Amino acid sequence: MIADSELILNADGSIYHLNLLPEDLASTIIFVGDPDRVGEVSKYFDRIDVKKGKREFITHTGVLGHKRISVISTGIGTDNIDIVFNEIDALVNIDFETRTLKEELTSLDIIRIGTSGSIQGDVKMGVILASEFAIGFDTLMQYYVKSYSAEELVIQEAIEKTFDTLSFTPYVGRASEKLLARIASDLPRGMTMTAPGFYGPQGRSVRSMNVYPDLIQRASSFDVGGRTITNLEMETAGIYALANMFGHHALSINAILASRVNDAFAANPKEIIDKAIRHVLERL
Ligand code: R1P
Repeated sequence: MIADSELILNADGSIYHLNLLPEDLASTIIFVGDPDRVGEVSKYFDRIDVKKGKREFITHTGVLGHKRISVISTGIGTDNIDIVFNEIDALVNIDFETRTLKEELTSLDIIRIGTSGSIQGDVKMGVILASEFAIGFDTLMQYYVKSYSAEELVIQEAIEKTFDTLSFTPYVGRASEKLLARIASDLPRGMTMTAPGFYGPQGRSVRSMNVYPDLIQRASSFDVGGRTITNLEMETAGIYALANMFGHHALSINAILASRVNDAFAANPKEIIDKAIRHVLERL
C-alpha cells in the first residue's frame, strides 16, 4: 500500500498538483508549456468535458472526432515534468481506493507541442521539428534509474566527450517510434538540447557571469554520425527519459520561434504555434 505522503490526494480524491481525478484524464495527452496554450489546443475539440487546474497545471479534456484527448500545461522546466509525469502515471496505473499498483498497466501517448530556438542555420524560424532524440543538461535523471539503448549509448558517449568541461553528466532520451511514424513522418527530425534554465543554462548573458559561455557553440558544432543538435528548449529530454522509465510513449514537436544562429525572433509566433497544434491534431 502506497503511503499518504508518497501519493498525496486532495480532499475530493484528486491528485495533489494536477487536481485531477482518474476519470478526468484521457489516454492521449498533449503537453504544452504555457497555460494559455491549453485553450489554443482545446478550441479545436468538438467538445470539452473537463476544465480543471491548479498553479501552472491547467487541463482540458475533450473529444475530437472519435478521440478523447487531454491537454495539460506543464509550465517551464523538467522539475515540473517530474511532477506532471509522476501524477499522470499514478492517475492511470495506481488504484486510488486501495493505493496499490493496478494489475493491468496503461501506456499513455504523450505529445508535447512546445516552442523552441534553433541552433543550426538550416533549421529556420517557422519550421515544425520533431525531436527524435533529446539531451538533458538538467539533473532530473540523476534521481531515477535510467536504461540506455545501444543507439542512445553512442550519443551519450559523444556528448560526454564534447561537453567534457561540465561538472555534471547530461543524459540522452529517444522519441517513441510509434508516435514518430504517426505524427512526424512528414516533419524534419532533430536532436533537442533540454536546458534547466533560459539564460545561463542556454548560454545567454544579459548581465550574468557564466561558467560555460561556450555551451551553444559546443552544442551547435556537435556531430555524432551525421546527427547534430538542432534546437534548444526546456522539457523534452525529461519527458523522453521518464516515458521510457514508466513505459509510456512520448514525442516532442517544436515550433521554432527563434534562431540563436541569426540572433532573431519570429515576427509571427502565434501562427507558427498554431501550425504545430493543427499538425498534431490532424494526425492523432
Ligand atoms: C521558455 O520560454 C519556455 O518556452 C519553451 C521552453 O521549453 C520553456 O518551457 O517551451 P514552451 O513554450 O512549451 O513553454
